[in-house]
Amino acid sequence: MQRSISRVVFASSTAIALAAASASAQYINPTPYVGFNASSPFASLSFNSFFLENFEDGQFNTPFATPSPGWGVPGVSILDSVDEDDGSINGTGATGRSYYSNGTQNSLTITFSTINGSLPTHAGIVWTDVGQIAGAGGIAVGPVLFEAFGPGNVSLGVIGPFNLGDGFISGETAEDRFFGIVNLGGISAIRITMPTSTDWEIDHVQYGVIPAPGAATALGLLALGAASRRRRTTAR
Ligand SMILES: [Ca+2]
Ligand SMILES: [Ca+2]
Ligand SMILES: [Ca+2]
Ligand SMILES: [Ca+2]
Repeated sequence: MQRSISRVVFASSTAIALAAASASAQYINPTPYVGFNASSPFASLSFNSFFLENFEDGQFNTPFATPSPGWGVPGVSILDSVDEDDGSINGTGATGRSYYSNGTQNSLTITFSTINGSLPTHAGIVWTDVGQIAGAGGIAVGPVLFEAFGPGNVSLGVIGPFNLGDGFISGETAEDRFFGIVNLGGISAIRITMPTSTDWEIDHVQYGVIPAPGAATALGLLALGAASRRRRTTAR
């Protein structure tokens, strides 16, 4: 009896913590993406700090973000970048660069540290390709899940699975999809997962801070249009 009571108390306090952490969280379901200004729902917002990693310099090296181990930027033969990174939005990303699961990873977790004292309030990532799918011998189409975490690494929930991919593995870009999260309480990490593949790519990791009171408006992802200036750092 005592044990069951304490279990109930534990469950309800966990539920309260989850509700508090996710009260302001808003996921952005996958949307087509060909370039930052053309496609990112964050492009029109006014951030205090903002970073975009496009992998064109061959490294994941924007500050305040640490990827989980095992991923890398391929040399030349396995590339599926966001369309704009080769200098032209033309339906191919085959001569840009991307971040690859290396045949070993079915998820990528990016952990954020504080930027001038605040965790990011906005974070996004672009899924760009999948090759081999485990099991049925399928290729180039598979399920993708996205999860974000608030302060203390409390999950803000999972969206998906979304069945992504165009059936091709040659840098085509019509299949590319942005996933995002807005959480005014802060984002400690994001995770993208393909449960049935270790042969897939992402690009355009993007994150930044909009402090209150601007953040309250930004939650709707609209408004804020021409307002103040935006500082953006791009690693190239
Ligand atoms: Ca292109
Ligand atoms: Ca790229
Ligand atoms: Ca692609
Ligand atoms: Ca593809």
